[in-house]
Amino acid sequence: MADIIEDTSRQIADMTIRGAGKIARAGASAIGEFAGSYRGGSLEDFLADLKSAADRMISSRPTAVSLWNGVQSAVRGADGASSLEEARALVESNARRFVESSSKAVQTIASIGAKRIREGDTILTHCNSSAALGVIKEAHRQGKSIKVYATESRPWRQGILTVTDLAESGIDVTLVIDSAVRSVMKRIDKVFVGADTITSDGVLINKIGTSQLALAAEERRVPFYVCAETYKFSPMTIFGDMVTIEERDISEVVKPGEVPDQVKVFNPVFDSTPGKYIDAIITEAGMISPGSVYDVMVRQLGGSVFAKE
Ligand code: RI2
Repeated sequence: MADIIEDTSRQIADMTIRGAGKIARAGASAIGEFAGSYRGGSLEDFLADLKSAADRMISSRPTAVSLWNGVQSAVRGADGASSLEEARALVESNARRFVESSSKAVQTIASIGAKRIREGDTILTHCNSSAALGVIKEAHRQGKSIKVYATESRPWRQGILTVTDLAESGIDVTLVIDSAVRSVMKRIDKVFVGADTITSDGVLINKIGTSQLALAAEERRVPFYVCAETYKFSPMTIFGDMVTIEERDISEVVKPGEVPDQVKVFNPVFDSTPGKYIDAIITEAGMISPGSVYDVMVRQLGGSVFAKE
């Protein structure tokens, strides 16, 4: 397997590259680079190697469908090319287009989402979502005076990245441990989180603990917004496929020898939040209700969504 594919998949798997949007862009770019530097013989060889590269990339993290969508966008149409050169050029330009459009989507979400934030709002966010942080930072950039509470997000503590980013942007930010969520909800006006995957019926799959934010928000009638580019919508869920919830190594939770050997440690890194707890999903195509995900998906993908093998 080409170095670019091996290196990028490893960095995605070990979370050197993380965040659903970033892994999608990294995966698509790696496939584009692979195509650009391909020095094989025939078109058939290229298509077979491209398929292996795409499979390897997609398998590096199982939950975020953004990675699948990014890689699929990069390889789309290659099998219809009439020469090796045409196929390589197509994959390279597909990858470039995906990276550009996905970055643009994050900016569009920021400007749409910022409209939901009012002067004086206190916001709660979870983990480290560039889409959610884009919204919060855009509201601040527009001059709205806001406060943010950010969860630590054990075990990886992505909350440290979040509070650092917000503090460096000049935003009043407070770090809380994950179990403080229900307790701080009385201070919160709105919740903004990101997404790893959204199913066709509007279920959010996001960092473990998201569903407890949603429950606590529901209890206090605090609006709960999900910031998600539409490539986080999962076409497979239309057909009833379940989203695989990634479980990571126990070393992320306990140090060696910290607990007796017979203790089992369960480390799921995502959870699901039913659409009934979500007030709106902010996408680059506009703000939609969880119940509209299917329609948006079908509109965007057209007939191709039903071409699943
Ligand atoms: P953006 C992250 O997953 C978090 O769950 C975050 O909410 C989500 O990706 C979306 O992030 P991880 O890679 O695409 O930290 O909004 O496991 O940046």
